Amino acid sequence: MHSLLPHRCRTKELPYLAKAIAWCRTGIVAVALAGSTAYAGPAASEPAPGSNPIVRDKFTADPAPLVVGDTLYLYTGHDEAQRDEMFNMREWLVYSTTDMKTWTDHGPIMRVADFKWAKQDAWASQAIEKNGRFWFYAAVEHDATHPGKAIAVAVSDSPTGPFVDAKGSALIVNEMTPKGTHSWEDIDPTVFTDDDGTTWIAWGNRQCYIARLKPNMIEIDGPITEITPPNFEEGPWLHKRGDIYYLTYASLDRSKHRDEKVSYATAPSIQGPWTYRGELTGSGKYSFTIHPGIVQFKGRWYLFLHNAALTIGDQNGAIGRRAVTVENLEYNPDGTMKPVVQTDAGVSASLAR
Ligand code: FUB
Repeated sequence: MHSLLPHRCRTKELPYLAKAIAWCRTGIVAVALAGSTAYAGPAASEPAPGSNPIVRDKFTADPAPLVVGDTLYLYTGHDEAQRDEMFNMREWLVYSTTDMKTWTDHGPIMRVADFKWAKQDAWASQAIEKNGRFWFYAAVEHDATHPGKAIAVAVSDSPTGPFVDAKGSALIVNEMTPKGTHSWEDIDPTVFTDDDGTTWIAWGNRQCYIARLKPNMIEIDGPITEITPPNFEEGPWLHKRGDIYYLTYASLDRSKHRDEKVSYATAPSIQGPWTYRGELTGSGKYSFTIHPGIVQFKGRWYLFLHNAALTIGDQNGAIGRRAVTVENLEYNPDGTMKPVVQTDAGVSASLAR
């Protein structure tokens, strides 16, 4: 089944099953009717397991996958923009799967208000496991004591939270990147632990930066280095496969395109030098933004993205009403990534094989 039960619907009792299902179906949800003799398989209109978008009862954005044991956790922002509002993002959500077909909604793991020094904007995030704890890095708008955006860090003993502010202040503020041209350049953290155990953080909008984290995970260690690749817009994602390091990001060639695509660079070391490898995807359907998140899970590689093609009730997709998707990611023998075409079928076809 393609099932994604909203958090509030996940109850073992469900005494009024039919009513609950009707209520849970805000546009999507195929529910496994365990024990029901009436159920004869998915209706023709129901999407196949693994189809896009993954979440259909909420607008979600900025996907960040994390594998823990046999489970893939997916952290997202929650898009709640109304009418023509650009963004309205107040909390982060987490979903999990063990098979890439059935997703469990764990509800919000944190709200931007949980960072007392932050004003608004639960923007892009990524969680990472280190020394048995889960560290959550996220972009937010700082209060008036620092201009523009900042990067927060929170911690939990579980991938599904609750997460708490780990520092009581921002990890990265605007003044730490003085070369930047605008107040929202310090967004979209990506975190990566290298083979020597050092964890690195990269982030940025228009400018892309990288720095080491101290073992305590809540302080920058040493210099901040600019590594901006061609057409870099935002949403960097660091990963490694074999001996190759990848920096994948939302790119925008403003002279040619209106909407972001995904591009990437590779390097022989986390410290570069980075070589531009071109575009990995086109734009997300109806979406100005796109946001890559890459992970290997149970032997396959996946590229998470978002588009704005989901409609919920009378609300169409929009810049601030996006939907997270996932596609298979494949590599060429030389380590370059094969271009990814965004589909409605998502990973459903390959999972069926
Ligand atoms: O979701 C808010 C912002 O839009 C993110 O931080 C960017 O990556 C873009 O997706």
